[in-house]
Parts: sequence; C-alpha cells; structure tokens
Amino acid sequence: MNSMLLQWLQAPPAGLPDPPKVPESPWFWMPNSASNFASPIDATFNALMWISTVCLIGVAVSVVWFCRKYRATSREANEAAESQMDHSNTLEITWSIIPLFVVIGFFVVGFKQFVDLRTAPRAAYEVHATGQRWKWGFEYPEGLTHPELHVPVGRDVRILLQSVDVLHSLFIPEFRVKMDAVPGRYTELWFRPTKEGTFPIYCAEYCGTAHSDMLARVVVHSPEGFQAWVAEEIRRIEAMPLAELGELTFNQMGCATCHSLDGSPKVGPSMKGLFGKQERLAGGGSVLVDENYLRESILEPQAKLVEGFAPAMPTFKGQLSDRRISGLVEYIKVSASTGQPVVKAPPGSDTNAPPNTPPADPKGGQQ
Ligand code: HEC
Ligand SMILES: [Cu+2]
Repeated sequence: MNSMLLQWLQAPPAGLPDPPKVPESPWFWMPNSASNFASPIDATFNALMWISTVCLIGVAVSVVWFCRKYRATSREANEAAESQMDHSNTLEITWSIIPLFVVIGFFVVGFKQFVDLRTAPRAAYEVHATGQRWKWGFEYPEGLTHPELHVPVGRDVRILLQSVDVLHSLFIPEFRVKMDAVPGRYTELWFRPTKEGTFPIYCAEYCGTAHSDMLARVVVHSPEGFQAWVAEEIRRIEAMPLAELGELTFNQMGCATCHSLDGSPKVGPSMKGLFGKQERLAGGGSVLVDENYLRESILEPQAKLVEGFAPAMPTFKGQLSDRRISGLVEYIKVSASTGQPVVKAPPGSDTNAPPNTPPADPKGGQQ
C-alpha cells in the first residue's frame, strides 16, 4: 500500500520529462538515510512518536475503562452524588516528575542536535546555491556552475544559500536538511553524505506558479569520482561550441545584468541589433561593430565609450580564457544581436539545461 501511495505521489506532473526519483527506502515513513543527520534525527523522531503513541493509547484505554467502571446504572444512582475521595500526593507528584524528566531529556537531546545542524564544521567543502524562480543553481569553488549539486561521500559540505527573487527553501529529505534561501542575505546548511547515489532536492517554500517543478538532484560521488566529475565538467564546458560557451559566460559573468537582449537599455546598451551596426561614440564619431570592436569592448571597455552611457563597465581582461572571449563575440554576433537562439550541443552535454534534464551520466562513470 505504502509503495503504491508513494508511486502515485511521485507520478510526474504533465510536462516534466524526468523528475528526480525518490529511491526506495527501507523505512516505513522515512526516506532513505544518506547523511550524518539521518540516524540521530530519526531516533529522536521515533522516540517522541512511540512515547506519544503509548501515552495516547494509555489515556484512551483509561477513558473507556473509567466510563465503564463509573457509569450510572440508573438515574437515581447518578443524582445521589457522594463526597469524593481526596487527592493522592504520591500519584500527582509521580505523574508530574516523570514527564518533567522525559521532557528535559528531549530538550537536551533536541537542542544538541539543533546546534549540530546549525554549526557547519570549519573545514567543510563550500558550495554556493542560488534559488531563482524556478530553478536551483550551484557554484563550486573550482569555478564551475551547475544545475545539480554534486558532492563527495564522507566529506563535510557547507551550502551557502541565496535567492535572487523571492523566498525559496532547499530541502533534501534523504539528508534530513532544509534551509530557506532569502533574498538579500546568506543562509547556510551543512551535511556529510554517507551514501553514494542520487537524491532529489525540492523547494520547500511556496514561490509561485512553478514552485512544485523547482526540482534538482544531489549526486553523491566517491571522493575520486567527485574529482573526476569536476575535471570532466570543466573540460566539457571549455569544449562547448563557441556560441554556447559565450551564452553561458554572458550569464555567468553578469553581462546580462547590465545588457538586455530585448533592445531596452540597462546600465549598458542592449545587445539587440548590435553586430554590424554603426555605433555612435561619446565625443562624436562612430564605429562599425565587428568582432574586433566586441573584443575590445570586453577587454578595454573604456577605449571607445558608447554615446549616452557612463564608463561603468568593468574590464574582463585576465578573467576570461581566450576561448570564452571568442565565445562571447560569437554569441553576441549570432544570437544576442539577432534574437536567434543559440544552437546547442547534442542533449546530454548541456550545462545550461534545466535541473530536470538528466545528466549524460549521473554517476560520472565512476561507480
Ligand atoms: C556593470 C555593468 C556592466 C557589465 C557587468 C558589463 N557591461 Fe558591457 N557595457 C556597460 C556599459 C555602461 C557600456 C557602455 C559604455 C562603454 O562603451 O564602455 C557597455 C558596453 C559594452 C559593449 C559595447 C556595446 C555597444 O553598444 O557598442 C559590449 C559589446 C559589452 N559592453 C559587452 C559586455 C560583456 C560581454 C560583458 C560580460 C563579460 C559586459 N559587457 C559586462 C556596462 C556593463
Ligand atoms: Cu522556490
């Protein structure tokens, strides 16, 4: 019954090609245990639940039993109430003291777990996670951005969360961790994965229309597998077709925050219709927008200022590989200027894909 119910709950919503699957769990109502937090948290939960269950049954049985024992057999018997027995000190002190210690015990255990949960170890591997309507993005210290969270097994991982729009919440049931992503500040969560595999990530804070599609996955690799995955991703990104690499770079490097694609000026001029036009420069004169002008604009933004704009663009000299610069030039030429979508590499090798697209090889070929 349980697994049928689960199957129904997990049925993919229409239009979602491949939602992350919840792996089979050996527990009745808990998901798999895949992090250091799973067993202590489950133990506290189970203890609380069983104590509550025993108390519930005890109270319910007593109610029924007393109803029967002290029921009035007739109307007369009911009305002739007699003086009551006085209270019992022993009984009252017992039923106050025992629960007091039980509750204090739970407080101590629960508080300790809470502090653990909220205090990331100093030497943790740090990943930035960004919530955005309606996808998660993860940034790794190796300079990699990816729609999935990849981590090595057995290593403390600290996630620094932020949101670019509204409240979101990163929830990994198998790890028993959840934290809000709040616009304008960082929040954090940490865990140590204990099991290799792929586990779903949900957004647990209602954030608008496609909130329930805001799915991603966490892939736990062996330590060597993780290194190989990072190296492979970096290699793959650098080997992307130029225009695709350019689009990725345009979004990653924040070009999109100052340059629109739809013709409206932001901090800088829009990229629409840019390539091939005669650009008017501040202080008079004009220049033909060709590949060399684009390259110069990225590396020496102040060399030729566009009329009507402040010299607000930072230089990207030394920050981008030659291939990424060529990618940007190509992207602006074939796509940003014309409004044509970038022709993507074959599916499975697409880093810009939404989180629900399965990776070419989820285990990084290391299992
Ligand atoms: C902080 C805002 C800002 C960022 C970030 C920024 N730019 Fe600019 N950009 C400007 C401004 C302002 C101008 C116009 C003044 C000038 O010519 O330097 C400009 C001009 C340009 C031009 C010339 C446009 C024209 O109409 O002739 C190009 C091309 C360009 N930027 C590309 C990029 C690329 C590619 C990136 C990312 C790698 C980027 N910019 C990042 C603000 C920005
Ligand atoms: Cu959300």
